[in-house]
Amino acid sequence: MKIDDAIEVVKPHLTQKRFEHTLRVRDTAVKLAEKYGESKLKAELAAVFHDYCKYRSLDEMERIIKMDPLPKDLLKFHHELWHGPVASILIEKEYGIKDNDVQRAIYYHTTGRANMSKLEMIIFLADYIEPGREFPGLQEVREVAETNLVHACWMTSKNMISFLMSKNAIIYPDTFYAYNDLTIRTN
Ligand code: DGI
Ligand code: FE
Ligand code: FE
Ligand code: FE
Repeated sequence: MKIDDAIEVVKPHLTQKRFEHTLRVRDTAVKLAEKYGESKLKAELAAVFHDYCKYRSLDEMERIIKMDPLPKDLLKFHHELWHGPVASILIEKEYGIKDNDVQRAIYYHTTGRANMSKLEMIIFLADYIEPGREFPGLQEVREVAETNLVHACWMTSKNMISFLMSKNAIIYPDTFYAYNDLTIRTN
């Protein structure tokens, strides 16, 4: 699918704010892809679709998780964790986008996982550092993202877990697996 068509497809599914976030994730992901030698086209496509299912009804997402080869344990965790896995399935069903690299980058953009590919790290990081975001410690991550992709992802993962723990949130195993793996890869 051409990227301009992808943007048109995604737009009606998102709020204006979320759509603008998506476009900034796209720009950020393209820059990271160029810097770190990843396919710009794959980065763009994954970025444009990463939040495609953010506003699906919980019933619909639950049905897709139950029917498709997705881990059922997702249903025991916060529904914020569902939109990436569900989007990775629906883009293939609805638009025939069958590209494992792109689908995995969308799937894992919220939690990360152990052994993330370069493309997965680019989407995970771009979602966090896009210029519309403001969290404590974000400026430092943006600086590291200029020179060290793995280290910037590790910082993202660490910040995310600290934030979730400060809220007493229940943390999905892949979120921890990402942190452990990135710690080994970067320290
Ligand atoms: O969709 P976005 O808002 O652009 O960002 P996202 O998909 O990266 O994250 C969505 C939310 O999910 C965000 O508030 C952080 C949260 N999150 C990430 N990992 C976990 C998590 N929430 C819980 N409860 N557990 C996790 O492991
Ligand atoms: Fe998301
Ligand atoms: Fe994220
Ligand atoms: Fe996002």
